[in-house]
Amino acid sequence: MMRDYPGLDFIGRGEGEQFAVDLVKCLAEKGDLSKVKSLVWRNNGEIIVNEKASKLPDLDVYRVGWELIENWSKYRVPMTGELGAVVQFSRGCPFTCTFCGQWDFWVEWRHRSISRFVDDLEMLRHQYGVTYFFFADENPQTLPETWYGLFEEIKARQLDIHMIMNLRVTDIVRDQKQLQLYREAGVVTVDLGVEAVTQDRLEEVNKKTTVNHNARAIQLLRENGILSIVQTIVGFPDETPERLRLTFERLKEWAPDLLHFYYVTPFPFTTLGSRITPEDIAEKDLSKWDYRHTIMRLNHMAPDDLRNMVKKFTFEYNFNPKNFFQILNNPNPYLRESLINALFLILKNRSQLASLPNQTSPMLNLEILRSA
Ligand code: B12
Ligand code: SF4
Repeated sequence: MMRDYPGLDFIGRGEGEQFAVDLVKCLAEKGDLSKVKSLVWRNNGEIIVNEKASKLPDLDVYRVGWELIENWSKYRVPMTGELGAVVQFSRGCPFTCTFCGQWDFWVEWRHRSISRFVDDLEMLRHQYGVTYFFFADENPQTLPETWYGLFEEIKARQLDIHMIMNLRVTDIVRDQKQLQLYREAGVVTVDLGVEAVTQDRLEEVNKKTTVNHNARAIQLLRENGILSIVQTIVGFPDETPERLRLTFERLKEWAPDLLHFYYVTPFPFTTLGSRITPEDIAEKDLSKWDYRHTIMRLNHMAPDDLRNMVKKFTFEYNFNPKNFFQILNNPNPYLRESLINALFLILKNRSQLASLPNQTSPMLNLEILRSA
């Protein structure tokens, strides 16, 4: 990047908290830039890569500057209209999925102290009225006792909040007896990286899960009144229409509440990216490397056919009568309305409702959906 963008003065590699302080201090004091750990900089035209800092040993040392947010009403959750914040309890992941760069970026799994983290939630709840929390964590449930302890603490403080998080299917199965605790603490939605419906693909991406875990996790969440959003990866070089149809059929059986497809994207900082050759890449335009475009060369089908199948299936799945029935039968009014609003957003994104007038509140209401 330094080579390609001459206007770039500095890059900081890895975690930014200590790095930002060190750099600003060094610049203010006109110090020696070669001493700033993790810095990439220019010295008389030469690009210098300094030694990388080790990971932050204690995540409680730095805090998020929530008070810098001037207008909280800009941060509303489209599905519910609540004020929302992205929070982080832990960093890192002990797994090493081939398509993922997160485990390497954060180096090692660590977590904040439960009480300090819940203090933040409490402060955001009472001082700013935030009721919806999106966990930025890769794998917050790594240590079961710590994970349950976190929920016990949230529950004990009676915060009356809603939470959404990315969790592994294996841990949902592990925690099946704790899922009521999840609910009581306020977990309303879980994002599951099921990634694939066949064991060969799960092994290929080194997910360390099984197809049975995928099916069971979705079922367990439903039984415990928690919504499931499922992420599946498509667009591998050996993708075929038959494989895709199998994926769609299995997903229909598993019946998650919402479905997303991601296109495999071999960033160079992932194991997958380090294994491929330039010939494996069909899409050279990096602006399209956003998980929504076919990036890898497909050996058996055209990229447009893949995209059309995925679009058609996503639409059919989310808007089929069985799914509607499942949604309308959800006994929890909050979850029911969230799902209906989510469907409305999907529709809106497809521009089919683009002609509707802008709403005064980001809370999408049922009347508009009905009239559509
Ligand atoms: C929350 C989130 C979102 C939210 C963002 C909401 C919000 N307003 O913040 C939403 C849902 C909108 C979102 C959308 C998308 N996301 Co997202 N998202 C995340 C998630 C889960 C957490 C990000 C976060 O807050 N992390 C916590 C903070 C503390 O970490 P951080 O941002 O990395 O910051 C650290 C360093 O990077 C550095 N740093 C960051 N900023 C700065 C600035 C300075 C000055 C310095 C010195 C350092 C520094 O220091 C920080 C602390 O050490 C991450 C996964 C993850 N666990 O990180 C994915 C992730 C970032 N998202 C990802 C993707 C792909 C997307 C989408 C493209 C998905 C899509 N196809 O639509 C969109 C793109 C949105 C956009 N326009 O950019 C990918 C990016 C993959 C990649 N290329 O690396 C990630 C990594 C998930 C993954 N697949 O692994 N996302
Ligand atoms: S995809 Fe999830 S489980 Fe796999 S390495 Fe990344 S964060 Fe960990």
